Amino acid sequence: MPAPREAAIENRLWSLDEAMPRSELRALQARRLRETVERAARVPHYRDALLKAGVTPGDIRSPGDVRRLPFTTKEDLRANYPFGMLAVPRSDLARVHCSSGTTGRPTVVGYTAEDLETWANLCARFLVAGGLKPEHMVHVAFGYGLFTGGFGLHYGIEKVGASVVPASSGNTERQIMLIRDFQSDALICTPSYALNIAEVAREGGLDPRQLSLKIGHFGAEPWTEEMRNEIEMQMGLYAFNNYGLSEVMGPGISGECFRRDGMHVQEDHFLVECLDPETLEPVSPGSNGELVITNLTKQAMPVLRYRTRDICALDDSPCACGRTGIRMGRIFGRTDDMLIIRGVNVFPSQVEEALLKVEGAAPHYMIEVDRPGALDEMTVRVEMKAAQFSDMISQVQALRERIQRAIYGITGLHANVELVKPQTLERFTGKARHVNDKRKDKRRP
Ligand code: DLL
Repeated sequence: MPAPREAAIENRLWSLDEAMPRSELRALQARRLRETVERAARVPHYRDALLKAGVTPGDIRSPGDVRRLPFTTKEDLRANYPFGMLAVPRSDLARVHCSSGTTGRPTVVGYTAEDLETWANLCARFLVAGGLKPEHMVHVAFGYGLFTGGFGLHYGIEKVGASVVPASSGNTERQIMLIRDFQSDALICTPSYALNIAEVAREGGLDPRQLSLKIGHFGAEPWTEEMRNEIEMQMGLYAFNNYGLSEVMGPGISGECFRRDGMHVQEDHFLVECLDPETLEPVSPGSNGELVITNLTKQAMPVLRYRTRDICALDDSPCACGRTGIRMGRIFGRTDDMLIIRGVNVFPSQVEEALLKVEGAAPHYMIEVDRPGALDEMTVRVEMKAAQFSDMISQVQALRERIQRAIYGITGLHANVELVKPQTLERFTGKARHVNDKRKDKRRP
């Protein structure tokens, strides 16, 4: 751990609702779930799906009744592009965002003015849980635009009363200049971009630990505990994890408190289930499964049982911070990111975890999967840290073997490891890409 600038993050609540007794929370969820089903029934897609499932709003008496509702997938949203999923007239919208993804039709998300107010409060909750104070200046390096990261966090920060530097993404040298000159206290971006900022600062002769940053709120992509340690070591700040997805709201679905032992789900606004992605039955408590989310308060475009494809585990044990919302663990991977290599399931996050355990490996890597003959092959290209970089064959060989052993230890697979010079792999300003599956191209006619 670095020597953080603040001895500890104070334990403060933005809203007392975060500490609502669970019995009260369950009753509120039941009422809000019934209201949500009433609203959703105004959408032709849900009217049909509810009819098919034989459920009416009056059948919803407890949060557990969510299991009677139909699922929603990204394909459903795409099929109703652009505004077919709205539960309000288009004229009631105050803003529109779209999900990330560069191919095909985007999935469109609508918000009423009330939804925007709720969203800002939900972001304020996790920002405060992770140490944000009204006197702070916050540098937002998420893209501003259709992506929910920039605007979502922006209004949350304003709610808290802190000042926002809406830097948006790109032009890293300029971002560093602004953080340095404005003496910003908090940084908001993807975890991979935080590392990018640290690296570019060092290249420019500035030790990122000398910046005034005290806290970082990172999210929008999977990252590991090893990556958190790396960011904290390089930047000298406390790093917090927060989660969300545009189809359900954007950032603000869950976030960490000062204990940083899982992200508290804002259960008064989102009903979460953790299901086996094959059987769609609940997994046993504490096991990994697909996160399925139902909106409880969204007006413009409520989604019922949205299949996020994100794999994580839920923890309902009490938290010392006093918040009563259950905690979700790190996103282990997405069902559509899972690689099947020689029949073994591998998530990119497992490779990241393995290589960041090895001294000398930098947190920049690319996994390439191919099938040159009959069998799959995984090649992991890893950058060496500048301090460890050496032209000596024996040292490079030893480092490569240590990484291979670490990957084998976690995934059970033999990977070809290619060590590359510092700063040769691509850097990202938004969500990082770590996988190139060449087998997919070969499958195409
Ligand atoms: O990434 C919303 C967001 C913005 C969250 C800023 C946090 C901060 P989408 O572009 O729709 O929305 O992408 C959602 O990103 O299904 C996860 O796979 C992934 N994701 C988001 N947060 C995390 C996280 C935003 N903390 C998709 N850890 C989700 C791991 C995350 N993956």
